[in-house]
Amino acid sequence: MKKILIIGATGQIGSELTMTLRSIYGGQNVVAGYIIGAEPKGELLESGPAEVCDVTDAPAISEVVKKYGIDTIYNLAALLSVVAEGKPKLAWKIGIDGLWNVLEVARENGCAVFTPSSIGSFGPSTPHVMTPQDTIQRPRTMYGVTKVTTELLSDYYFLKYGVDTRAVRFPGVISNVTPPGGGTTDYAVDIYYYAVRGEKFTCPIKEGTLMDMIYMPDALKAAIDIMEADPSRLIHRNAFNIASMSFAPETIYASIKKYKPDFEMVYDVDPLKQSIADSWPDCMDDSCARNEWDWKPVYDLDGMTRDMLEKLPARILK
Ligand code: AKB
Repeated sequence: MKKILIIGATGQIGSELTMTLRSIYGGQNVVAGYIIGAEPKGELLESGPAEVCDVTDAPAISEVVKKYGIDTIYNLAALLSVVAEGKPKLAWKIGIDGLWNVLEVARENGCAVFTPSSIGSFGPSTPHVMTPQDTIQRPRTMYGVTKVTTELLSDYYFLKYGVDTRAVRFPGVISNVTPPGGGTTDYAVDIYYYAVRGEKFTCPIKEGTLMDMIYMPDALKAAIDIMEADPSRLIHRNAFNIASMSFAPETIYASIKKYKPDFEMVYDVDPLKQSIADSWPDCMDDSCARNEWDWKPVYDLDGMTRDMLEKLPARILK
């Protein structure tokens, strides 16, 4: 039975990953690591152990790992792309100094580590259509710089010390439990909240801008499946392209309009978000993930829209 620590358990991905891992491995075997000010609540707090575990505090990580006999760490601590541009030093401190702490604790305690990369690890000179697994990665954002470094440092710890590091490059993750904070792809989450509240949505991303996106259940499946994969099949490790759907703002708008015909969207392009979006792939080639650990997403855009519009009202309309 695995003993798992999730660092960043109250964030967008962490809050749902913690609950899913608890349903698979048992509540007591999955520790929700959080920072002061982002405490777990409700079922996240009640369904298993929770510990303060700041990624920038190596002794605290070590203490939690030893206390619970942790063998797998999901390190989800990061500032997303837009926020990281405003706080580059903090983005590095959390993303890279924090990763160093996690990898050192993992090396000392024999833990496997998942630290996600992102479509943000690519840049303007990357081929944008069917972006290959192994290609040019010269991002111009601090988020991208930390994500490329994450991939390299994670590979280094595997090659040099045998730490079992594995990860995926997440597309924009769309979900209905915990909202994301400060990403370029957040518009594709926000649009559903506006549609459900019956409000007009102002899109900060230009018509025609394609980006890879994924629905949370598939993102969780990827994070769990890669850590369960047969290591003898893995040629790559940090980090796999995973594709699911790729769309522009007008396409997600049209998908929502099928179910909410009165929904309205206008554009007011945010230059920072747009420049980041323009530097990212239109769609990634995920054949390595498909070949090496049988990656296969379930949701397409319409399937996601139906599920979001079904689940979101109960969460946000009181
Ligand atoms: C962001 O937009 O910053 C993130 C990402 C794609 O990594 N959602």
